[in-house]
Amino acid sequence: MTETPLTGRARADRAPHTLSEWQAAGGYEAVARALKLPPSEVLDRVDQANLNGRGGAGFPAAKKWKFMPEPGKSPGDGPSYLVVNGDEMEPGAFKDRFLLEALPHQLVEGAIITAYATHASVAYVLIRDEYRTAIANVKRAILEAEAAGLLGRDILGSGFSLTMKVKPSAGRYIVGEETALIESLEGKRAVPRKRPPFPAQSGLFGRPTTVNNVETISLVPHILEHGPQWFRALSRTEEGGTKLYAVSGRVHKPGLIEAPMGTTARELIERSGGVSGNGVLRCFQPGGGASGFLEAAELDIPLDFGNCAKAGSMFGTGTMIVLDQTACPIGVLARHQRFYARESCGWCTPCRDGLPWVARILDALEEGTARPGDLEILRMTAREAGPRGRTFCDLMGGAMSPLATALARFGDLFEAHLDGGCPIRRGIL
Ligand code: L3W
Repeated sequence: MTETPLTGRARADRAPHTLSEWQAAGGYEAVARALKLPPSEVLDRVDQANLNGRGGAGFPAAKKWKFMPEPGKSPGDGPSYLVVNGDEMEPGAFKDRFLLEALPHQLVEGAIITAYATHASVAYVLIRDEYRTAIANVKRAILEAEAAGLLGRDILGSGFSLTMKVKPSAGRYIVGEETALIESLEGKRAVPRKRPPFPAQSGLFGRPTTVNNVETISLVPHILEHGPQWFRALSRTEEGGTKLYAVSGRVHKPGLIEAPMGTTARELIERSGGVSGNGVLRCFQPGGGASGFLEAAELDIPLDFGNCAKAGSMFGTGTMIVLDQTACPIGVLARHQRFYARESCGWCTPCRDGLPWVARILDALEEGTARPGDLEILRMTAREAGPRGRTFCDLMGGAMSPLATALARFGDLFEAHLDGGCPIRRGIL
């Protein structure tokens, strides 16, 4: 059995399959199988598979699906919705782009099965606007599936109907936050909503809505095809399946690697050709720009959501950023905080005003114009604005996690920046 179910069928040049090619390789068999089962049985299989959401939070997919009401059991009229979140914009993340571009039929299959299990009759795929090839490829796959009776009314004679549409995103990082995404799909400015109510209770147009990441949805057909036990056994930890890791930064061969959940950073870096620059690891962020810094002592942690949280970081999107000894974590942090400051929707004061402040201080540290009291401002901001619940969404909290870990782990380096700017850039350290 393949160890790369998610990407195993992909072509080297990323060209998507036509429907007939996909079906010849066993595509849509999982859909046929799922539609013969009651929706509750499909949900149970995903539950038994221990599939955690791959968009950043690692929330158990089946647990989220169980919040969706049965048909006729939600107040008011209208459909339930599925939204596939392809608004990939986290610094360091480029995994969903590959799945959308190279394997669009896999995504359509996953969306059909997920919509069936969650009683949704309309599915939107929201894709980052710059991902033009991805948008075109998913649109084409939907048209092909419609023409073959795999989407639309009474799919494969099962009585289940699903309409599927692609929406290009409004082009901001915050659109990927699930409630801002819903606002955006409703044609409004992408500002996060307060939760509860969660989307499953009141989502798109006030109707029950499931929002899942592209990678999560793309894994679903494999659970139905091979069974939950097989899926769990792919992983080295309790969290089921494989993960599409990405490795970028100071490695010789940056790129995507599908490997068991629980693969270590050491293995991923080795498979990426090893540390580049001066060849000596300084630190890494295991889950993209919003994840806390880890160091060489943590290279052998089996990477999954639980283990990264235990280590004081976050698995996030599973997209690792590697820094060697000649790369300054404060410089990396400064660039990322500028990104988060720019991408704040401006709704919550700590995020709107705090992030530009943090970014300015980090820039000043790099340039050598920071004052000693600035470090205390950074510490205070990370402490006060980092915990969940201080803002409507987790943009601020996510941005504070790498700041807090950098302050804790690289305190001497921060102090050294007070004396004339970045000592690594000046060749002193
Ligand atoms: C119903 C309840 N539903 C929770 C649902 C909730 C959501 C999911 C997880 O943040 C993270 C963030 C970013 N009834 C429920 C319920 N749910 N309780 O479960 O919720 P939550 O709050 O744990 O997470 P979230 O709001 O989805 C996402 C981090 O991901 N992140 C993401 C960036 C990714 C990109 C990208 O480019 N792909 O931007 C960064 O690492 O910081 O911590 O669906 O509704 N009682």
